[in-house]
Amino acid sequence: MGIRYDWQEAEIRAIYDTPLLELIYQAASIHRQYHDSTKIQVCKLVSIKTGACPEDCSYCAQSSRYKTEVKPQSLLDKQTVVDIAKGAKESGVSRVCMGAAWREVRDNSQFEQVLEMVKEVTALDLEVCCTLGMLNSDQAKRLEDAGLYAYNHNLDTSQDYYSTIITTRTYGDRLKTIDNVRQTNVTVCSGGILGLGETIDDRISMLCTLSQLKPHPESVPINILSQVQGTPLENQPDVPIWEVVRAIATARIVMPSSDVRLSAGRSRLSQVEQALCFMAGANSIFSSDDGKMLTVTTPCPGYDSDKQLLDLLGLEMRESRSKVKV
Ligand code: SAM
Ligand code: DTB
Ligand code: SF4
Repeated sequence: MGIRYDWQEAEIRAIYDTPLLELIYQAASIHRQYHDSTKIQVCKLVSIKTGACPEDCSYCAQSSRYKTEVKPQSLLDKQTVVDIAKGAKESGVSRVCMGAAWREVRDNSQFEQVLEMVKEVTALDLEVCCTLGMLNSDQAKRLEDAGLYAYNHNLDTSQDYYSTIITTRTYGDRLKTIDNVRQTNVTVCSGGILGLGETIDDRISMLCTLSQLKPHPESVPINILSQVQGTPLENQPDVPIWEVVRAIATARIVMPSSDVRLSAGRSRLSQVEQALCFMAGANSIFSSDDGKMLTVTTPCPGYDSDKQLLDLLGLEMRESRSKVKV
């Protein structure tokens, strides 16, 4: 079976509801047709601008509307970011994702500085991803010209559930930015979060929307909600691991050539649980030397413990696919 762009919700729901071991087997088989299953890509997040975000995403530690532990920080300077990226590369990281707590990119000197960061980190032969909020088509083009490899912009949940989680922008706004990126050579990274209080049908609907994008996002992060104190979702129950595995396997089956990233929330999973996620088709993780994803509220496993885990499972770190222009 080739890659399809006409998945329907009922078909995706049937996949998600397949008896668990059969579902994992099917996902693992498809994974092996499209990817080297001995490889995992290790990514590093860098929060280049932290907190004080005007958006009201109910899960997020960086929204100015909620009182969280996060201390706002203005844009980091380029050398700091380059040094973090160099250190990450030495630890086997092949993708660096620079995140800014902005509603949208503005055409100002801060954007110029980000473009310079993209150029310098790309020159290290790393896949560089940015997640800066909404972009217009001209800004997407400028990121492309700077050599950007990927742009992250998550759908987060279903269209129906979106307004329960975020009121300051619409699903349509999200899809528009993704389309602006798609008009360039920059690859698309878009996925969502499990555990926002959504139904299984919401998860299916989100996966269906992603799977109908043509081409599929090259990268699909599956985040597990990290409950952040002070946010409206602080008391959400943990998502059962079985739901995580089902969501990963379903994403793998409907978007077989995409990288499926086991993103936020991994630090609360045991090694065995993570191994199940890899079996189900996850082929990337975020790892760090500072214990955090973007902010202190969201823990991230360390390089050393992740190396140990990959060694234990006989997995290797995948190299960068970026092609540095000489
Ligand atoms: N401001 C930009 C935006 O919203 O696109 C980029 C940064 S934002 C932190 C990137 C993604 O991280 C969100 O879309 C969401 O999927 C994920 N995320 C943020 N906080 C999270 C949390 N507490 N738990 C799990 N995922 C989270
Ligand atoms: C994505 O889907 N997950 C990463 C990355 N894209 C930017 C972020 C995970 C959550 C970080 C939230 C925090 O650290 O506060
Ligand atoms: Fe701002 Fe992004 Fe957090 Fe939403 S997810 S509050 S846009 S940093």
